[in-house]
Amino acid sequence: MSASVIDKATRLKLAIQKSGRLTDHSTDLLMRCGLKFSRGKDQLVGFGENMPLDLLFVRDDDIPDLVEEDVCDLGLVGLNVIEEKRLEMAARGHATRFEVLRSLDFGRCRLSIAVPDDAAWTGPESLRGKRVATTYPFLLGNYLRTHGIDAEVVTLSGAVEIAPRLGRADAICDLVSTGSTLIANRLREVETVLQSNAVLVRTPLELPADKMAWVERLLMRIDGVQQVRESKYIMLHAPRSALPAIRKLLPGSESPTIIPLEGNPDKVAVHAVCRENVFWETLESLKAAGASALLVLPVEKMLA
Ligand code: PRT
Ligand code: ZN
Repeated sequence: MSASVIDKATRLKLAIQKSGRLTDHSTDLLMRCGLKFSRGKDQLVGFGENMPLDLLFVRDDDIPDLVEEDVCDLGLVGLNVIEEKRLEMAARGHATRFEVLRSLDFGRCRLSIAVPDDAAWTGPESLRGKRVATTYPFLLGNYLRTHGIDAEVVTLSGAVEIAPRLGRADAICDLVSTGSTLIANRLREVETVLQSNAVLVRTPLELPADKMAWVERLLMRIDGVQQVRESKYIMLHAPRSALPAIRKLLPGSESPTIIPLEGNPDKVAVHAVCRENVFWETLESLKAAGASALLVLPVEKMLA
């Protein structure tokens, strides 16, 4: 094994999903943060070539334990997995101590209750005395307790959506993103138990100063990457008199740069970073307000 993996004192270790919905987004985020890495022969480790940071590719369910037990300093995983682990540990009388450092803009989904299309639903009380299938027994148990509902939690390891058709459950509690799996299985989403997305978590243990400095740098870069994803740089010409109306129309921009135009005292150039996507409708409104020569450019990097 390479020295970089063993060198636990100075190199950060970050656990990410080996193969699944979060894998490409996770590696893409890290590469946008400037990380170059090479995969080891076993494909389990990614060696950071330009940062003291190595990746461990594992099943997402293993990430909370790896971070909690300080095998890895950081982990990138769904909030659903983290919250389920937190409740599971609490049920065993242990408090989890990992800290969520950042909420990330991918892996969005919700843990929801769904019932067969033709089943009646008047609220959580409709679950009273019913069997609810899930792979998230602790989050579901917590939801039922919060609503004072006595229902049977049927814990499955997968294929939750077919449980009602097989007669194994009356309702399900599962992750939903587009909702098409529910529709295909003639189920109806009725309640959200948890909104989720990927999060970056860290070990509860104090990190040495040089490692912590790299965590801080990584966080700053992640913030930069997340900020620019939707950001656009917009340039336009406008009559001075139209400036108040135009500033109102620029989505999510703070203070635009106003530049006088040579030989045209009544007109200015406006440059602004818009922290929201700029849609055609916005451009049309800007034009109607008097703007011309409109140009919208993607933003590559940003550091506040
Ligand atoms: O092998 P490993 O254990 O690592 O992976 P896994 O199979 O447990 O997880 P994976 O890759 O399916 O999901 C990883 C994480 O992605 C989850 O923990 C969530 O945080 C997030 N995520 C986002 C989702 C979904 N969206 C999602 N739609 N995870 C699962 N689904 C499944 C859901 O369970 C259901 O079967 O997709 C189906 C519903 O999708 P829609 O689009 O039809 O609603
Ligand atoms: Zn998993």
